[in-house]
Amino acid sequence: RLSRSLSITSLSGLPLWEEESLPVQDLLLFEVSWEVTNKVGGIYTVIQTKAKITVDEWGENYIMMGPYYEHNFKTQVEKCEPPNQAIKAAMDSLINNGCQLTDQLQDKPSVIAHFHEWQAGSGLVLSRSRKIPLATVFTTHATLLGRYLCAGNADFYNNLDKFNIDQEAGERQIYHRYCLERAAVHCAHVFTTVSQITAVEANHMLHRQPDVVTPNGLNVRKFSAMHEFQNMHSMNKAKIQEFVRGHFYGHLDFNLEKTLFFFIAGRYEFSNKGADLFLESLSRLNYLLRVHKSDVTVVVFFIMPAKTNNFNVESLKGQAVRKQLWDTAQSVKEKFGKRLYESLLRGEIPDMSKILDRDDFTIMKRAIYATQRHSFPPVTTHNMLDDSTDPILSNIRRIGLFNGRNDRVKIVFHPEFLSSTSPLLPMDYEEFVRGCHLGVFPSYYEPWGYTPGECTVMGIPSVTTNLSGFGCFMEEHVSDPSEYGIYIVDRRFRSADESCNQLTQFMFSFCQQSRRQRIIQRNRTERLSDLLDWRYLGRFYMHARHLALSRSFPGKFKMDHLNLAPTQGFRYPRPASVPPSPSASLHSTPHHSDEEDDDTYDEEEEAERDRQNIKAPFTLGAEEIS
Ligand code: G6P
Ligand code: 1S3
Repeated sequence: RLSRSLSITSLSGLPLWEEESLPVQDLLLFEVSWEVTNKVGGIYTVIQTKAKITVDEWGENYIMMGPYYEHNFKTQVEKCEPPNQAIKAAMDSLINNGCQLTDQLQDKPSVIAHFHEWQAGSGLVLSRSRKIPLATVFTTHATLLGRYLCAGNADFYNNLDKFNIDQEAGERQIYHRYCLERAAVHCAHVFTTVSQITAVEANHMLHRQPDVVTPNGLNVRKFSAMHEFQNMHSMNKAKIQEFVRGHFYGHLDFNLEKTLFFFIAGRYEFSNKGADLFLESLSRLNYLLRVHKSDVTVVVFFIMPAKTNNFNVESLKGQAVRKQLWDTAQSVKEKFGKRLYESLLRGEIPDMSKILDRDDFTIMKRAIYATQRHSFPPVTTHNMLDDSTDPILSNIRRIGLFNGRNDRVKIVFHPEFLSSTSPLLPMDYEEFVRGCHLGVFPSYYEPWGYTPGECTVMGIPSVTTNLSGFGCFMEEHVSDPSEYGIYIVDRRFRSADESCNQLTQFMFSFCQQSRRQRIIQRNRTERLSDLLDWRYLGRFYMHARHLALSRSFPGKFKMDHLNLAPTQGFRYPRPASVPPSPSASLHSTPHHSDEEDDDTYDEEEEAERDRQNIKAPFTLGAEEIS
């Protein structure tokens, strides 16, 4: 393999480095994490999605290490022979001697070892204390203490410099883990975290300023036809509509064509992930839609895994009733068609009122009778083990959103991750997101937050906050995020009540958009996906590795030119057709048109104009990395 030349354009103020050669054939890169092939949360996504660009750069010299779980091993990887002698020797040594370290690495390729989170931190601390010649990188995706303090309702961001961190860790009984995290952070040649906001947090909670911020990317899938992702929205929305037909049987007095699907998804950390703020805002949205006599209905899905005892009977019954109605309709349709056909063959137009007989009517009446119910459609799809204390259910009881007929906001709490084999909602997560209209993630504690990013690359608008790494990244790099369908709730400088009103307002204006406006907005959202592609964001990881090499093997690797003046941060311009001020608003912008069909707007043209605007900052890095 030839060494490669990189000329990198900075996205967010990182220094440029040019024509830097990294002789990857003389190096080995190890990446160590508890979430390698082991899905616990977002770190799994980082490692899994980043693998492609890392392999493109490092080939067989890139090795990941994670815990051995037989099921994961069988389903996610393929067994192979060690790719080279150094690794074979290391593996033999591990196998023969437990985890004892030998001088395997003397005079062998230089090694970069990248550790993620405190679970993998012991490897870093030991390798440094045993003076093993490695270039080490430590990435934290959240600080232990930050997560605990926020979940405990501390006024975290206003008191960052005031916490007695040792004492707080002790009181929360995480002192041992916190010490391990802190030791790894301080032993690493290079310390990184996933966002600017977590960098500030780490400085206070771990007493080291991260050297590099490594934002999380995704593998962006581009379709050859621009509208392909719109078609996918339509197809998957139809599947969600089908579920809703079953779940709300007997209460389907709302128009599914005027029904919007919102959702929140992720680890069930009630206040950290902003489910508290979301529920309160939904209650206000319900009120607004009712007083404005809106004909829009919003069905909101909460996809957060909790302890359950399987699906509940009422939810399963709903899908069975729907299926039965479908079967009835099919059999009556068949009979009707046959009789119509016979009659046409005879050269007669049949008397429509007589084409169905008494039996047909009886079957249909029975089917309709089965749709009668004397209770509201359930707010949860499963039997919850902690029903009375569950925070989502407790808050639903408090705000009274019970899926009543008059409610314009309906709730479906699905306390399990989605699966395409579910008897209830047979869709995987990606299909589900594509079929929804808006993802709502009003997190209080969110070092990065993959969920809104995933929405973006699928062209689905989302709500995030200025306390999440993703929200801050978008605020920094997009001139007018809301025009692109990224709504950022201010949870930093406003009171909880004000943030709640802002979120309500975002959702209420979203409900007032016409279909045409939603389509235009989805096109714009999807256009931002380049920003989140590992092909661009992977460079921050490269930078961290280069820096670690230059610090641990200064004689061999130099990065003197890092002291160059910082480059300008990149900003994605406003969409080409959005006027600079609201007073100059045109009929064609999503926020100002109320027609379903708007012939004055040309999406392709707008997309092309945006592409022209962003050409310069993007092509340079992309072409040379790939
Ligand atoms: C996509 C499809 C359109 C469909 C629309 C529905 O854009 O290509 O054919 O009309 O989705 O959008 P909506 O926001 O109402 O779900
Ligand atoms: C963490 O996972 P979480 O959902 O517990 O790491 C993710 C990957 O870096 C990050 O996106 C998320 O914000 C963190 O919180």
